[in-house]
Amino acid sequence: AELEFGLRRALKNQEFILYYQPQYHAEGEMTGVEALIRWQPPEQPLVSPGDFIPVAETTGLILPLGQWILRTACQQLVSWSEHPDTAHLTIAVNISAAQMHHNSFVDDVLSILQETGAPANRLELELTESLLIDNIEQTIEKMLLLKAEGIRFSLDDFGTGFSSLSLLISLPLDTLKVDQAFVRDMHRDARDLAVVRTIIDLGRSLALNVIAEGVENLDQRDALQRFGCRSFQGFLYARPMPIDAFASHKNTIP
Ligand code: G
Ligand code: G
Ligand code: MN
Ligand code: NA
Repeated sequence: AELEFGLRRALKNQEFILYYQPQYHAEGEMTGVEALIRWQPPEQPLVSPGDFIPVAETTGLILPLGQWILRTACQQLVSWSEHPDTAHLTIAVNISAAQMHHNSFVDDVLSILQETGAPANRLELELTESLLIDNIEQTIEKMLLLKAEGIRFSLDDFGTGFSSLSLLISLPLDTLKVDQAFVRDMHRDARDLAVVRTIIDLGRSLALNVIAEGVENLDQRDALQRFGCRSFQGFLYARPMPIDAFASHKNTIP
């Protein structure tokens, strides 16, 4: 309850910040970022989303918070589109189940796009497998409405849920994100390595982009690349960072 009060105040007082973690293509260029929210309470350390997103979800605060996240990301896209160096960058935004399943989700996204003037084709929405368990038909309908505007969809943390392959092929997805736990353990456990290869092959067979998350070292990146993965995100490249750090972030490719 104390956390709920803090979150309400935080929304009112604009205590949230978006961090951005770059994503890279195999050829080395930055293609976009994932937006990752942080909470900066006055005079206190940053709070990570794992500690407050669950509370925001159970209290319904995820709805206004989710709108703030989308609006902020869209404003950033507009600002990037004004400079040739950044005009191509995409932003991926994590979407909670409670947000996606809300009646007004499609209308909310469309009004934020209209209000900000953001290019829809550079906005990507990240869904998780667990979000897709309920109301699948409705969810697909919403995805199709948003895709008609140019928005792209990725399946986050792929491989950690229990969704079936028949569900996977029924979804209008653009990208599969290989969960970072598999990448972390791929050189420690042959089973994780097998899962990583299988996800990359599956994505390629289904003509989806595949991005590996949590890439921390060159051994992982080189193996992923050998398996056919073309996009990477992780500490090897860059940590999530606030926008001013992003602006001065040198495009140094490992
Ligand atoms: O950035 P970090 O590793 O601390 O994120 C922890 C978790 O919080 C991740 O599962 C991530 O998907 C989730 N998360 C981060 N930012 C957002 C956000 O803007 N919205 C939602 N719904 N989840 C987020
Ligand atoms: O659930 P989701 O995939 O959205 O979570 C993304 C989270 O993973 C981010 O909060 C980010 O801080 C974290 N992350 C990103 N890259 C790495 C990495 O290379 N190693 C580890 N351990 N965590 C990472
Ligand atoms: Mn994510
Ligand atoms: Na993920």
